[in-house]
Order: sequence, then structure tokens, then C-alpha cells
Amino acid sequence: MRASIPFTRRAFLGTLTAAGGLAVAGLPAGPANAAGHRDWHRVAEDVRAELRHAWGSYRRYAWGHDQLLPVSGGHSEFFDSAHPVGLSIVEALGTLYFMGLDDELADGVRWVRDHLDFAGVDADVQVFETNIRMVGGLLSGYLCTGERVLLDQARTIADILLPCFTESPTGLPYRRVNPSTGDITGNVNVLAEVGTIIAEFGTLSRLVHDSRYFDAAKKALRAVYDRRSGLDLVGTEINIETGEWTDSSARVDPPVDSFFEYLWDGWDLFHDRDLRHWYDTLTGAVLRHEEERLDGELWFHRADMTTGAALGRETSELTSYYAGLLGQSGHLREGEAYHSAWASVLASYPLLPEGYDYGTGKATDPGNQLRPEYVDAAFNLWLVTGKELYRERAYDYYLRQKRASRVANGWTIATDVTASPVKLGDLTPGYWWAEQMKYWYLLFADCPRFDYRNNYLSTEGAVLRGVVRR
Ligand code: DMJ
Repeated sequence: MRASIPFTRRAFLGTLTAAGGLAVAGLPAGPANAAGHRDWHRVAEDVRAELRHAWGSYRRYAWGHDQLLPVSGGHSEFFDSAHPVGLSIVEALGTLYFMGLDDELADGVRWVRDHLDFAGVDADVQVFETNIRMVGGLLSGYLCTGERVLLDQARTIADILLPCFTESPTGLPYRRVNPSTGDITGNVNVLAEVGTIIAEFGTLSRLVHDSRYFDAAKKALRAVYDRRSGLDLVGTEINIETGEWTDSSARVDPPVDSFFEYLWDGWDLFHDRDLRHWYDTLTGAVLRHEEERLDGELWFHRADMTTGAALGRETSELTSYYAGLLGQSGHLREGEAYHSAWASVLASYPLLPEGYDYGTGKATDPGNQLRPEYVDAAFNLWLVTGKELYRERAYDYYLRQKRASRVANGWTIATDVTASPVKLGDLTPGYWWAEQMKYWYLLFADCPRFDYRNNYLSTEGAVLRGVVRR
């Protein structure tokens, strides 16, 4: 039974036209151009030049620090303000490889070899962020270069995280660990952080021939699945010691989002039939109880996991990734429709806002953290369908983001996309190096170092299958 929500949709009148004539110096205009006339190699070169330029700024102002502040020409740390771990370097490794920026890649590997000391971090770090960014980035770097130090560092960091799983009475991981002291904290955790582990831990298990990492990650996923409701819905937040739900609203939005992604990915990467079954069961329930058609657009609302009652239409830009996951996992009609719904938001705003209410058509959080999800989904839908539409959408978003976010030293976040001109902040997040710059490049470049037919990219854009060494 499909739930319905008693809200009315506001008139959806954009202040911008959807696809008209966006242009950036030296590049052809956006999707208003006829597809087929696009010089994709020229576009790919532009993406590569932008990344290389930002890398130069990172080298100059932030080398070895976690993140570049491209407006002020400074740096910030992601995990521990007193102990940088070169996060942007680790996240960039795979992207540098695919772009053929081999000197920059060699510099990055050298930095990891000479300086990376994650065990020296003296702060409570999230298991999830540490895994997807550091373990994933290092594993991908290893697969791209064969440099053993990258694999060894990935394992060292995974060993710091592993007790969060093995010391839990339920198998659901504690949320945080202090790498210096080994102290574990956070007995309430959210599904994305419980469940976005198996791609990296499973790959590590395979590479080092030690199943403990895969087993711990799978046990955490099983512990969630076993606590699903009679409707086959799962909640948002759970006490990892008692196994009780502390937030029983079901959603595909964060902080659940990539929990679903990694059920599918665990099947895709390791052909584990349990994971496939769990993904199919839970996704069937999402489509039954959370999918909603509104003015011809497909969206997903929150629902009570026990009753299925609809709870609200506020969503997050991060959820746009789900269009690609649906497309990859056999729900192509829904995936394409969902991506179109997000594309329609660009009739109202130059960039996707962080928060959006699809009932009112208004931004609920006007920022834009330079996020990759809309392009991630376009990339995945393009890989699945080969439709030029998705390259065009990704290209349109490239032009929009470049026009709004490019500053002298690279690309930065925005604090308000509802203002004209867009108001900017001062940060290049680590995922910018790992995600959308890679998706854009691979979409446009026909890259000989990437296997377009058989590949796997993690939630953070780490390529864990499909690296061609040449
Ligand atoms: C990335 O760190 C990952 O994609 C994560 O799963 C959620 N989104 C951020 C970037 O927006």
C-alpha cells in the first residue's frame, strides 16, 4: 500500500530557466546545445585543468593538511585540529591516476609514505568517515599504483576501527574511536554510519587474505536487517548495545542514505547472496511505503517504520545519489524518474541547495557544500543506460558549479544558492577530490585507465574495481 501525505504542493515557478545557455569561458554552452556537437574531450581537458590548478593551490597553501581553504589561502583539519593526515591527498590519489597526473600522484604517494600517521590522531573520529575517506582512498590508491605502503596504511587504519565492531554486543559498531588512546565512544549510531563499511573492509579482506574485516562489516548489516519492522522498513538511529531503535522513522535520506548503497555494493563486489536478498527486501519496502508521485515527479518521503504512516517531504541533496543506485539495482524506471525530479529543482536554483522540501518547492537549507551526489547519479545512470541525457545533465551541472564556485585558488562551497550572486564560503571538501571531479572526467574523457564495462566506485568515489594499470 502506498502512503499518501496530506500536503499541497506550491506553484513551482522557477526564477531561472532550466537548461538555457549557461556558459563558461572557453567551453560550449550547456544542454541548450544539440547533443552530438559537444567536444567531450575538450570538456574533459577543462575538468582536468581545474583539478590540476586546485592541486597547485593545495600544494602552495595547504600541503599535508586535510583541506584547502581556497578563498583565504589557508587550510583546515578534518579529524584533529592538531594532527593533519593529508586527507585531500588521500582522497585525490585515484582521481590523479585516472587523469594521468602522474607527477602529482607520485608526490601524493611520497607524502603518505613519509608523513601519514593516523594513529597519532588524538580526537574521537567517526568510524564511517575514516573508513570511506581514508581506508577507501588508500585502497583505491593502492589498486591504481601497486604501492604497498598504501595498502599497509589502509590496514593500519582499519585495525584502529575494528574494535568498534568486535567489542559491540550486537555487532552494530560504536560510532567513534580515538586512534591515539583506543577509547571507543558513541553507543547510539545512525544507519549510514553502521552500514557503509563493507566495500572497503571487504576489499581489504580480499587483498590481505584476512576475513575479519568483511565479517565485521557484514555482521553489522545483518544486525540492522534482523531488526526490520513487519513492513520490512528500517529506522534511522539505533542503540548499538541494546539493539533498540532510538529513531524509528524510515527514510532514504541521510543519515541512512548509503546504508542501502552498501547492501547492493556488497553484492556487486563480493557476490554475497545474503546482501542481495537484504537489499531486495528492504528496497521493495522503500518503494512500497516511501515513494510518492507529486505533479508527475517521483520523490521519497519519510515514514514510520512500524505503521508506514507518512512523516514529511523535506529531503536532502545527498539523497539524489539514490537515483543512480536504483538504476544500478534493477529499478531503472524509478531511478530515471527520480533523477528527473532533481533536475527540475535546477529550474529554481543555480545549484542544488543542501535541504529541499519537495512539497513546497523551497530550499530548507540554502547552502551547497560542493556536493557530488547529483553528478554521481548521472554518472551511474549513464553507465547503465548509455543515454547522452545523463552526460548532458552532468555537464550542465559542471558549468553551473564552475560558474558559481570557482575562485582564484580552486573551487569552494556556497553558503546561499538562493542569493544572486550565490554567496560563497571558504572550503574545498576532501570529497571534491575523490568524487565529482572524477565522475566528470570519466564521463567525458573516454579514459583508457578505467574499465567502463566492469567497475565499482564506493560511496566516496574510490574505484575498487575497474582500474586498468597502464
Ligand atoms: C561523501 O562523503 C560520501 O558520498 C558520503 O556517503 C555522503 N556524501 C558525502 C559528500 O556529500
